[in-house]
Order: sequence, then structure tokens, then C-alpha cells
Amino acid sequence: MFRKILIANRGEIALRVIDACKELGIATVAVYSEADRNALHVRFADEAVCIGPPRSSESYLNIPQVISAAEITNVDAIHPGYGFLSENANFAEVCEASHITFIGPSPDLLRMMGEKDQARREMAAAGVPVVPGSQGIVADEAAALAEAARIKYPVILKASAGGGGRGMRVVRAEEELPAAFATARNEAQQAFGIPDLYLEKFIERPRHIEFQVLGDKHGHVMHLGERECSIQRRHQKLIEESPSTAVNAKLRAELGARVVTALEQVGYTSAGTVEFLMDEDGSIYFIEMNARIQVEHPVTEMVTGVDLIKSQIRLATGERLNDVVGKLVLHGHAIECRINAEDPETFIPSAGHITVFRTPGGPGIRVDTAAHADAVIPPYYDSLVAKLIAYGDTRGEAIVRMRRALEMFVVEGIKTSIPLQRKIITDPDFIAGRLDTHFLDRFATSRTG
Ligand code: MV4
Repeated sequence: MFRKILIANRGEIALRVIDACKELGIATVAVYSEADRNALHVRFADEAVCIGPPRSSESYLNIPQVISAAEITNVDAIHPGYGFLSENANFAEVCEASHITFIGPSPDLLRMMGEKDQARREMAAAGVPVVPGSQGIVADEAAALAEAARIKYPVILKASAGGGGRGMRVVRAEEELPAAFATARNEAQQAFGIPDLYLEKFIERPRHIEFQVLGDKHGHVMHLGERECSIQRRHQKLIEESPSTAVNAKLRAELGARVVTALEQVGYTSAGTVEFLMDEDGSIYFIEMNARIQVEHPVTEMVTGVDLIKSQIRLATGERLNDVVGKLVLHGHAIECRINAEDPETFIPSAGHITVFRTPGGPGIRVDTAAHADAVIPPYYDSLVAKLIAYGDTRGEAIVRMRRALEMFVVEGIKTSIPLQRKIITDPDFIAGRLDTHFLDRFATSRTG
């Protein structure tokens, strides 16, 4: 087992990794920017190292600074959390070269999953249904026109180096394609330094459903069921739940088995998420893989009883999946509401000083947060201040618990998404499980955000 782990992250996920390390008897090192001097991850880690100015490009994304902190404190491993360096293949490689275990997939796997058209090809080859689309990259406008004619409109152009919704363009008719191709290529070059694009059939009003997986270093992969993440705005998820109301036991078993086979074929290790879109007929297609732990991992933890962070750490030491997880039994239903520091109407970020912070509790309630009364939410990072997770034997019980927990969650000094979450959780369509990625359009009263 590792003696000491450095956590290359901040906020609630840094605390979540510290929790896991404490339970495993592993010492922790926090890193922090000058804006996070008084943050709880600094206080609760055994050691802490300042790695630079507030801007993440100069601190949490600064590979030489993070590696120096790891070397000075003599850690065995680095947990990257989510975001920041978590899917950076170069960082994982530098860790290896410095004899520090990167708690995540290998650099090769990070590279494969980072190239979205390659991930698509690998999954298709292994028998996972993928969205009908181009064979790899569409090299030029002529190739894009030919492929789109074969796939049939509407289609969507995606950046191969993209993901998470960046660098996408919907094309509804042939005459729109040349302009869309030029802009998408430009945007991809600007945003990722790689202009490569691929094409997919555009799916209208899909549900976003994703499978959680774990892989060990001995060729074994398992899935831990799915999460429904359709309630999102501009690719920021607001509510996630497990299981999905749109997935029955048969689909879960069949698609889950295909995912496991595919990831065993590519040699996937650590935690990961395989994303799918489900169309209005219930057909489901792979779109991309996230090679990291995700914000919404707690809903899976609640319905499986598996601590995903502890599992990641144990798998990184070479333990076998059989010993870490064993046989899986899914029970009950879990829902997560993301509490962001933002105006609930306009979605404009609301950084500042929290004066009152009263978290709910009681049966079936979990709160993952690094916020507290008198904390300052800096403007430099993402706006997540807390994750409120409700668990129940049934979806109905989880909803009732979430509703009363939202009523008793009090945050003053900054604006938060709590009022919006209260509206969603009492919405008839939400309660009936009638969800798709356009669900929130009805709630967005302002278009200025
Ligand atoms: C799509 C799509 C429709 N058709 N691909 C957005 C995030 C990125 N992971 C993939 N995304 C989409 N890909 C095809 N072929 C619609 C979206 C999409 C979306 C997906 C999941 C959750 C929210 C979304 C919001 C807008 C668009």
C-alpha cells in the first residue's frame, strides 16, 4: 500500500480523496494556490505545499510545480481528482518518469480516450453500439460532404481532441456544411491545437446515460451500473441519478457486458466513465469515454456500496478487482444536486464570502463540500460549492429526501443554484422521469447567462 499520496486538486474532491486516504491509513499532501491558503484541503491534509498564484494555469495545471511538490514531500502516488491534470497523458508520463504512481489509466489509454474518433473506433470494433458516423477523421470539406450524405442530415461535426461539448457544430442541411466545417476546424485548432474533425448522426433531444467502470492491472474490468445525467445546461450537469429510469435490467446487463469486454480489450485500468446518448426510441449509442473519476461518482457509490476513490487507490497499487470490489449488488436509488455559486436565473458565477452555511443531514443524506461559514469562494475556479446526495430504497424516497434536504440547506453571502434545484425536484416531468438534455430549457428564464 502507498505510504503517502499527493492530491493535485482543490475543493470538495480534494477533501474526498483525503477522506479515502485517512480510511486506508495513507498520509496526504495537499497542494494549493495563493487563493486557497485558507482552504479546508490545506487544513486537513498532513502536509501542504503552495504551488503558485491563483490562476490555475500557474498552479493546479502547472506540471513542474506539482511534480516538485511531490518530490519534496516524497510521495508514492498522485491522485489528480477530476478536471485540471486528471486526463493529461503528458502529466501521467512525467509522474511515471519520476517514479510516482499516477492514480488513473496509463498515458497510452489517456491518449486513446482523448482522441475521440479513435475511442469511437475501438469501442465499435469491440461490439459497443456507437452513433452512426464517419470512419475516423473527415480530412476536408469534400470528405465531410460525402460522409454526411451517407449518414444523412442532420449531422454533428465534433473535434477529435474535444469532448464535453466543446468544438461541436450541428449541420442540418448540405448547404450549411462548408461554412460549419470551416468554423469547427478553426475552433478546434484554437481550442485544442488540433484541427481534426469527425462526423456523427445528430441525435435530437437525447438522454445522457453513462456507465461507471473500474479496471485492475491484471486485465479485469467491471461496470457499476449507469447514471442518468440529462439535466444539464451548456454541458454543465446539474442533477445526476443512479439508476436511470430509462435503463432496465436487461439493457444494463447487455450493454454493461459489451462495455466490459471492450475495455478489457484495450486494457483499461482505474475508474472511468463510458458516455452514451439514448434517442427518443430508446436506442443507445456510445459517444465518448472519460478516463477519470467524475463529479457525480457519489450516486454510484450510494447504490453499489463501493467507495470509488478507495477502489482507485487500491487498484493503483496492483490489487485485484476481485479483492477490491468482489460481487456487486445494486440497491436503491440515489440523486445528486450540484450546488453552484451562481445566480439561479442567469447562471452568472457568484464568487464571494459565504456568511451562513447550514448543511442538511439525517437519513439518506450526504453532503460533499469544502465550503463552510466564513469561507471565500474565489473567482478563479469552477463554481461547484457542494454536492447534495440523497439516497432511498426507491426513487420516490430519494426525491422526498432531496426535497426536504434542499429546504433545509441554507447558504447566505453568495447566490447559489439551490432555488433552481428546489424547482426541478418538485417538477412533474422530473418526478415522472421524463428527462432529456433539453429539460432545463423550460427553467432558464433568462438568456443572458
Ligand atoms: C451529441 C449530441 C447529439 N448527437 N452527439 C455534448 C457533450 C458531448 N459529450 C457530446 N454532446 C452531444 N453529442 C450526437 N451525435 C448532443 C450532444 C449534447 C449533449 C449531450 C449530453 C448532454 C448534454 C448535451 C447537450 C447538448 C448537446
